[in-house]
Amino acid sequence: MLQLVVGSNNPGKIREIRQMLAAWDMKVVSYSEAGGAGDLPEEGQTFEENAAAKAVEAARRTGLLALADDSGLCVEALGGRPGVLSALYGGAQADDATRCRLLLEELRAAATTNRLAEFVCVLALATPEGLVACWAGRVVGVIADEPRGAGGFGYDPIFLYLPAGRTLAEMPPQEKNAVSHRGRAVRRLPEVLSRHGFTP
Ligand code: ITT
Repeated sequence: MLQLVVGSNNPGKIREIRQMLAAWDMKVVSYSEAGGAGDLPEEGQTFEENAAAKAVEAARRTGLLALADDSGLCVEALGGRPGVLSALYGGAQADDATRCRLLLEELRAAATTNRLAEFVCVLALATPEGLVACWAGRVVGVIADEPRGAGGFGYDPIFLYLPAGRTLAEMPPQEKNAVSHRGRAVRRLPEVLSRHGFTP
């Protein structure tokens, strides 16, 4: 059976990727389960550079086929920030709730009516020999006035998905996965695998 390591230390991402790949005939293991330790490199300027670096390093360190996810929230009125730096917004010590609150405050201070935002997820696939593929998934929404909902992780409570009239944190996991940036990217994985000769 095809074995795939998820090169991430973010429990929210790992949970969602596992849920989405559960229907496929492959063994999905987390980076720590595969014996991977320590942070994966994230020094790039783009989602693509970071996803590729994390996948290549996770594959090299574990000796397995690896999938990595670099993602973030891009707010139009903030020039696309926090973007690639979403995990660091508010400083390394800030938790998800603090990051959401700081972002709402920054948007309020910007005194704009433009609350458009986009979640981006770039996935990269690598073997211990190097990068195989890199591709993206996106979802458009608006920043809510207040955090709402307890599901998901990260910025989900402030990301309003307009067709549902709810934030991603108010949507059950299957509903979030059906429309999310990560869901859109993960659903392309089987096709990417088979295009490169890996049979899921
Ligand atoms: P790994 O690099 O170990 O995978 P990370 O948390 O550092 O974990 P990123 O650098 O890709 O990962 O940062 C992505 C951040 O963007 C993440 O910490 C969240 O704050 C946010 N984010 C990404 N996907 C999200 C989602 O589906 N819902 C809410 N927030 C999300």
